[in-house]
Amino acid sequence: MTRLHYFNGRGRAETTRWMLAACRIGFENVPVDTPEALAALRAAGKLPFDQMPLLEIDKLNLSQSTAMIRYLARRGGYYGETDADALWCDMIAGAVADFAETALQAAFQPTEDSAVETLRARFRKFGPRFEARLAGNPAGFCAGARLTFADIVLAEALSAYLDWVPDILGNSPHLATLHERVLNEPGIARYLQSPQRYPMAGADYVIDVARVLQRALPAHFPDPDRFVPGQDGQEDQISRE
Ligand SMILES: N[C@@H](CCC(=O)N[C@@H](CS)C(=O)NCC(=O)O)C(=O)O
Repeated sequence: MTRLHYFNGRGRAETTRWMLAACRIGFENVPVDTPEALAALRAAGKLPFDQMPLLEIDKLNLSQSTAMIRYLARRGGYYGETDADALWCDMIAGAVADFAETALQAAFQPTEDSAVETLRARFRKFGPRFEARLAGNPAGFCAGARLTFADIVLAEALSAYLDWVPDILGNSPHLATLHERVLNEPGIARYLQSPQRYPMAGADYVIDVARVLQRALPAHFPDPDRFVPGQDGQEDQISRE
């Protein structure tokens, strides 16, 4: 059985879930919701960098979400048809990782307004570049004539932006079309309707992350050091996961 170990939420595991869905690989979300559960994974030697997510698949322990999506892309035929396509997939997926980081951090911002403003600014930087890339391909995909993992991670990131800023694709028709196409990919559509799809991250998720990692909460939370062992937690404050 394919098992994905992570916090109780989307976070850095979500691109892997979309790829598993596109590849029609059934999987179990294994919530790591206590410091002890994380310590047990580390002690078992399954986390080469001590970090989650962990994907157990094909008798392998995969670390690093970027490696997971590429492993699944190769397995599912989502890495383009030529070397040039594959190169574009990698370049776009790299840019998407930079773009998506802002959405990953949104729930950690002090206010909804500041999260939305940060997302709008990030979209102004990357959105037109992604839009131009799609506009330049008559097939409307990031690379080549078929869906690739670059399209899937881009659509996942756009979904996260849309959760916060529903009008963000108003002037980006090619991105809006790609987003719809990926959402309608049957495996992904089924996943998004399933109980395996976690809700958008809110304060509960931020608290969960701090509790499991035993780190300080962002400073705007009451008692931000509540999960920090001892009194020297200031240096450990998470502004990010
Ligand atoms: N580049 C890694 C980042 C992984 C990462 O930062 N994981 C966090 C949770 S979201 C973690 O395990 N932090 C604990 C640590 O770094 O010790 C990926 O995308 O998988």
